[in-house]
Amino acid sequence: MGDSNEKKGAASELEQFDSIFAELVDDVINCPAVKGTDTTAAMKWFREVAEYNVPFGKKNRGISVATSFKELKKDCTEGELKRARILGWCVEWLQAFFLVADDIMDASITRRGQPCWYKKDGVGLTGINDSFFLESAVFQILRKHLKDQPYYLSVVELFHDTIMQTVVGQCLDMTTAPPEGTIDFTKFTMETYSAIVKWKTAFYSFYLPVALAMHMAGISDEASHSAAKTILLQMGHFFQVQDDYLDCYGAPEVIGKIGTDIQDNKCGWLVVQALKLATPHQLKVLQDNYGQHDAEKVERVKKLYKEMDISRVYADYEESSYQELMSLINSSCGTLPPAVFTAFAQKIYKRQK
Ligand code: DMA
Ligand code: MG
Ligand code: MG
Ligand code: MG
Repeated sequence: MGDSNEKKGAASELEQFDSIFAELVDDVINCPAVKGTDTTAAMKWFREVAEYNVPFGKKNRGISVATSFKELKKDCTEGELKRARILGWCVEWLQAFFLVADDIMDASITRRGQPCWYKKDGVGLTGINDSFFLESAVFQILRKHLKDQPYYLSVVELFHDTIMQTVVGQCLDMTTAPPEGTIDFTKFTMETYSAIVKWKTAFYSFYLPVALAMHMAGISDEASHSAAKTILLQMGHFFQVQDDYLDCYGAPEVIGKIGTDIQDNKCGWLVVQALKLATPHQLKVLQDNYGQHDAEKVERVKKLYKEMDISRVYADYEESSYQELMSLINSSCGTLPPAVFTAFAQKIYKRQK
């Protein structure tokens, strides 16, 4: 298949995917659990929460449910495809839930090219409750649309496990970053880093979408899920390394967000690499400047990364990890079609946002 055909195919999947969002918002706003005239003000608020926070991402995760399902079940029906897209949207609502809370925790400024939700006038810490709303919405959508499907329970349990896993990851991420002004690089190792990103990113961003498609296609055995997980967790690790790279080197107008990892004292990929390579003098520069909300100090850290050519280290890693990922797909996909994984990898490799 030619490139233009693939692009056309991808675009139309995105259009189909986008076309059902409004219906899902209506379902959540009208869900039976909170029906009544005395909830009108809250439901009006939540419609805005959903419309502001859910639909403006790249939607790679959501779309991957449908594209993976089509790979797993070549002769699928329109009804099945719609259900796959609904599950894809559930991943996007889940992601919105994590991001609204993540931006509060990381003191971020912008997200997807607009102010972070909590930064908007009249929102502030109400954003915490709004993130809980987005989480609850996932289960209302699942019940409304998938209650009678044989995979309903597996899918609900998978969402519950994924939330637990991501919450654990966010805890590792937050507790590894010492409070502002404290310097403690002793835990900033590759081992710590791998644990943080596996739990906070890889499960929900990579294993979840494919696992949902597998359950829909009737593939629920432990061996297949474990094979998929091995590949997808490695892909997720690679993706978060890119996210950390873009936090420092991405253009805000392209990535839609302003980086905060240096000032937030995060155990990110760049600082872990810098610590591995640093001379005693460079270590001192990091100790004096990392983890502080001070633009000059942030610039000093970026200058140090430049002196140390950390972006070269990244480019080498990106290349070698892609090769490793491709060989892992070949060796570990078992009875699953490799295209499920290679298609997902194509979407993220060398991404600019
Ligand atoms: C994101 O990590 C993880 C979750 C669960 C949202 P991050 O803070 O690096 O993400 P971002 O760079 O998008 O704020
Ligand atoms: Mg963040
Ligand atoms: Mg974060
Ligand atoms: Mg980040």
